[in-house]
Amino acid sequence: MPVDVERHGAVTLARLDRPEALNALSPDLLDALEDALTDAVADPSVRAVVITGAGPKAFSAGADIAHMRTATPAEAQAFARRGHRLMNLIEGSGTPVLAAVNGYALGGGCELALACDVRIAAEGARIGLPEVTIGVLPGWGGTQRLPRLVGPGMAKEMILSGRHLMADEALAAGLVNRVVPADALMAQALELAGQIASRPAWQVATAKRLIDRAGGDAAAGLAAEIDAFALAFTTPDQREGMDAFFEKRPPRFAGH
Ligand code: CO8
Repeated sequence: MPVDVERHGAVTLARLDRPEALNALSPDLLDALEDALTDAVADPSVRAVVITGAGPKAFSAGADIAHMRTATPAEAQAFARRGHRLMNLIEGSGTPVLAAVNGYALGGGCELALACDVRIAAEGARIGLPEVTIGVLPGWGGTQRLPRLVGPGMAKEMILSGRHLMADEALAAGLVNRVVPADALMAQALELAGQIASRPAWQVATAKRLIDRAGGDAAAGLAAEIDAFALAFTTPDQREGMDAFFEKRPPRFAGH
């Protein structure tokens, strides 16, 4: 299978498993990842997902260039839509998705990481959108999601030149949340995912959706936050969280 799925408590780990091609995103790999993520986000016992790449070199070196090389414009459009559907599944689900970037995250691999909620990079990772260097441009959301993280100036520098950022530069630009030693990457990603997974699911999913609309209509976003805050008081987890605080014990969230 081009995607290896493991369960770690309430966390699903999906590992892109095509290391001989640096986990390049072929149609088969996209299908397998979409299947794995569809199952994960539909399963209420899965409270967070981590995506990483197999092998020491790459998270993913991008869309499969062999597949695209002789594509017609209509085929390219279909492949672009195919990738967008996957990125939208990640972004639109209430389940938090973390990218553990264990090496190259280029082109579509970078765009996959951009669609995730949190990015943790291994020292030595290289991240970029080099599509212009092979005669195309980002097609799986990079022109829209990258500027939201790093601002339009840095996004233009990266996309127009195609240059890769080293992990430390990606950290300084706000493209990744943290950089960790390669041998600590999975432990740190799973630890953070586990911490998020232990929080009440509705509150986490709702906060994710609210944050994702930041940058849009500010008044509508602020109004939605007020409504969401009020709705939290309809959940057992609000009472449990506040009772546990005063009883000086860890909360036992029901998850809804
Ligand atoms: N697609 C297919 N195969 C790839 C890809 C890829 N994106 N990247 C690497 N490979 C293959 C290589 O061909 C090679 O195969 P083989 O051993 O059979 O020759 C193998 O993986 C190992 O790669 P290298 O020998 O090149 O390894 P290096 O360590 O020398 O270089 C690099 C590593 C720098 C990562 C280099 O492989 C590279 O530049 N790869 C391509 C990076 C790139 O340009 N990515 C962007 C692709 S375009 C894209 O992602 C568009 C997304 C939107 C699509 C919209 C739909 C139309």
